Amino acid sequence: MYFRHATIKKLAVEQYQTLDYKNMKTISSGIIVGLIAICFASQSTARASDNKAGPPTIEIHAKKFAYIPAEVTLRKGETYNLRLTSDDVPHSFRIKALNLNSKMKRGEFDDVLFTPEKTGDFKVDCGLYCGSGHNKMLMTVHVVER
Ligand SMILES: [Cu+2]
Repeated sequence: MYFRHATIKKLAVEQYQTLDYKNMKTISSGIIVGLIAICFASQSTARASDNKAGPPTIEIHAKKFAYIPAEVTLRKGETYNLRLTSDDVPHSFRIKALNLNSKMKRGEFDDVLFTPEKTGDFKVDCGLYCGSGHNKMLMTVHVVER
């Protein structure tokens, strides 16, 4: 028992000693690389489904001139990861009532964390002119009580 305790103590001291300024850069870049790796890992496993390690991911596509899906239902106070992308030209995901406007770009998946704080039906439209049917691009986000 005593030996074990001493070993742990020694390890703790060694870890502390590695935290000098020279090593800080290495350590923090290691953490960043780790975080990036986690992001990629969750992207491949969480697409369009609940991810136990983070908020549920909802993938939303924009294309001339619609959103897919055209409707989603979210629970008030819960955090969601909206994964936004475009299938053709640049569009945006805009909820004027909530002061939200996020670009949707072809070939890119942008994750936007979203926590609705009010119940109701919120209109999503495109905040980036994309052609003749631009004004017809509509989606509805229903926010319900938990
Ligand atoms: Cu548009």
